[in-house]
Amino acid sequence: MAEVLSMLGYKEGGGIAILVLVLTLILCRKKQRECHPDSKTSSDMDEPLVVLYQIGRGPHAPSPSPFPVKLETFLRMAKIPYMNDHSAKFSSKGKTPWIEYRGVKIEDSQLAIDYLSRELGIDVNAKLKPEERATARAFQKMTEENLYWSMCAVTFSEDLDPLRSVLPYTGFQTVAGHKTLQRTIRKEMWGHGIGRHSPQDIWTIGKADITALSDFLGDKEFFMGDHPTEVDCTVFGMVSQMIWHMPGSPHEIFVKEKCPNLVSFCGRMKEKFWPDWESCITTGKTFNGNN
Ligand SMILES: N[C@@H](CCC(=O)N[C@@H](CS)C(=O)NCC(=O)O)C(=O)O
Repeated sequence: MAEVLSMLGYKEGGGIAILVLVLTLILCRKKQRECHPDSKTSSDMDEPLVVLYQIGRGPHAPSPSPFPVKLETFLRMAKIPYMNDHSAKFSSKGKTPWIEYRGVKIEDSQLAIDYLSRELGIDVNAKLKPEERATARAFQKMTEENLYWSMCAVTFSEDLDPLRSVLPYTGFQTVAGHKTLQRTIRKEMWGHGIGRHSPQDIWTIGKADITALSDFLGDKEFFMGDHPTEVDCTVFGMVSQMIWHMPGSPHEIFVKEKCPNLVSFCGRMKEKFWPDWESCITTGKTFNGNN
């Protein structure tokens, strides 16, 4: 081994350094998996856990991405035992988050919610009448398929510094990594159609969606009344990014200045479903995806 190492140009002690490096990588990888406290441990589980694949934690909210917050909040709302895999493996569709349950991969936050609800006989919308379900679905789709892209237009604009300040993983913390992501998202925005508008027009669209959310929520505790339902996971996932992870953006300023009910709503969701919020966010100092 020493000969091989010296042939490869390693100095004395290089073997030990490599061993330490390999062990450190293995340990870091293990740390990227975490069990939700309410979940059973693998030793006492009779039911397999849902494994939620997502990127690492964010510095101010549990993810710097809206869809993982949506899906993880749903798992908590539905009391489904799960564990996180923060190794940032993207799905075969090239997206994140996704889940694996009993060996089946479900690659989309909404498909995952629908699949688990069917498989486990859970319906967090059980109290809703068909007309209310329809309204909730319309708000979910507006939030994910329209408002989200107005956020991407800001996050992936020329100035990538705000994005850099919230993205985990040292691997992503490279100019090349950010630029690649920026190019991909911009292509998607063009395909969606929103990317063909001016920044001002995109913000007009985003502002109209935020206003609709705020107006519909009104004084209610949750979107569909006194009880949280699926649409709350979606809206919380998206608006939490505006509040905590889009520093200086028009979205953040507008929500904080003009939509106090959305800010309080996020506070309620955080309190109800994320009592461990503080331990689920990175400190901002150890920003390497292992938090
Ligand atoms: N419809 C998908 C959307 C997921 C999504 O767009 N995720 C973003 C991160 S927030 C992503 O993976 N983007 C990479 C890409 O679009 O190439 C879902 O609900 O899971």
